[in-house]
Amino acid sequence: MGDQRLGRLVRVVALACIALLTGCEDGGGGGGGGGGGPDGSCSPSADRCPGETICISGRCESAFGRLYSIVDVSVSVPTTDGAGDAWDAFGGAPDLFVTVLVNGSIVGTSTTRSDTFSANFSGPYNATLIGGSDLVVEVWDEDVSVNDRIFTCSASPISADLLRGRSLRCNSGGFAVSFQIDPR
Ligand SMILES: [Ca+2]
Ligand SMILES: [Ca+2]
Repeated sequence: MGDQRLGRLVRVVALACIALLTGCEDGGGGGGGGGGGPDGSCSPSADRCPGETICISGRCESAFGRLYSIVDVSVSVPTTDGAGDAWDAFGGAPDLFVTVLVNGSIVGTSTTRSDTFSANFSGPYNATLIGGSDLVVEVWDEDVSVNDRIFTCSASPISADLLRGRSLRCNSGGFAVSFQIDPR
């Protein structure tokens, strides 16, 4: 089951090639039928709901056509950009903020944390997800003139399996972003 989980790579779009991994255990192999509990109940922390469903209040409910909250967006970036240059003039650290997009439209933008290589944005950033929705979190460096997009973490499309994991993570070459995503 561990191998299965490691193999659960999802197609990802990124400036600097980012791998998106689920942080979740799935039921493995799709057995289990209902929620997996002895009385048909389910657990959000070990969500084995089948198909396009997710465990909400002890029941497997439709995962799509539903509002989700993205919280605890944790970001870290290398000390230099892809070209080996400082993010800001005179060796300055970047001024980080994130945007959340669904199907290319911004649904949330964080405040900016100045002069730092890592930051946490508590959110919540709310997004209604339907089947086939593309969910993207972009990490930006706010600049005086034109902001620089540092990297992109993308689930294209977001799957019920990813949503059941409640957390997503992109990680590559010193760039990292992770966040929780919970059904409302
Ligand atoms: Ca900059
Ligand atoms: Ca700066």
